[in-house]
Amino acid sequence: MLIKKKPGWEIPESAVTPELVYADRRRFIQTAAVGSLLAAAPFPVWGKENTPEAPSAHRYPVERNPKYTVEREMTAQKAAETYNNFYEFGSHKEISKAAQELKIDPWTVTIDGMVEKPFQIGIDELLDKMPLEERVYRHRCVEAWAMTVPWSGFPLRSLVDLAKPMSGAKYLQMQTFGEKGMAPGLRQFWYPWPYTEGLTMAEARNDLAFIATGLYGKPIPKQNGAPLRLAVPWKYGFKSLKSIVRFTFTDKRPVTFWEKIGPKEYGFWANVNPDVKHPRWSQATERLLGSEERVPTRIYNGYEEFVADIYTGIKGQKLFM
Ligand SMILES: Nc1nc2c(c(=O)[nH]1)N[C@H]1C(S)=C(S)[C@@H](COP(=O)(O)O)O[C@H]1N2
Ligand SMILES: [Mo]
Repeated sequence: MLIKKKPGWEIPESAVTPELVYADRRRFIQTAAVGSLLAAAPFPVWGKENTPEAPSAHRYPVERNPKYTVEREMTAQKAAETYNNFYEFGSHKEISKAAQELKIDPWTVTIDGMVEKPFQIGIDELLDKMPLEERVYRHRCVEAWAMTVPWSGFPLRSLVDLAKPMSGAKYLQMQTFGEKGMAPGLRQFWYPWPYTEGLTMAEARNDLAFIATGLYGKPIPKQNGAPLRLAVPWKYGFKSLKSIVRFTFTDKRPVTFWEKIGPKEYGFWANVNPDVKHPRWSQATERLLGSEERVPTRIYNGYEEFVADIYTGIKGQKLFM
């Protein structure tokens, strides 16, 4: 593993990784030291080129939708593609090489739960049916770093329409791949795999909710969540799950990956708000990836006009954690 000295602005990994996980990991390491567990579970294979597989390459670039541009400067491509959060490949930010082991061809997406008729669809067939466009979005991680990138992809609403949910469906639950052999982190049994996230139907149908399949005018790199990941830019980054294999419509609120790990720190709603601090750090400002600059964080990450309506009727819930 690459151990890099962390600059002063960066929140130490020990501060952002929930205590619970730390405690469990220590217990695991102690056990492993006694037995030979570590030898039985070989850890990641590094290497391989940082290049996406080709099947969907001919689709990009796609036309930019001018409704979704922000006044911030675009993040350098290299920064966005080499500083990543993807626990399936490691609980640190330098996973881009390890993620090249992810097999994305073929890739099948399951659509099930409260829908007219559950079905499976290959990524290429899905892309044929979806209206692809480019959108420049901000991204704000709960750890207080941020980026501004051009995603290519399609509105989540188009996928919801394709799925034909029943009127009783209240939530959309989404899952990342979870087969142990697909990524080394999945063998770290103390995490509640597979990575699960969820939105209300109103959120899933909001104009801003986007499925990204491309980045910087080409297929989305594996480390950023190939071949399809969510982008809900008014929420903290952990809501935007990567490498999705399943969309399930349900009337029960899903319990998400981070909510299971640290329910006091990571909630279901996770809307960005500079005035509501994380229990262990302030959310007032954010560091721009690829630079040393810190800027003020904005309510709903600057997307209030798009999403504030969703929450006006919701009382007594922690909308900002
Ligand atoms: N499956 C999965 N999705 C994930 C994560 C993860 O660990 N696993 N990390 C989340 C977090 S915390 C952030 S900030 C973003 C990071 O996306 P990026 O690497 O493209 O910047 O991915 C989100 N999606
Ligand atoms: Mo994050």
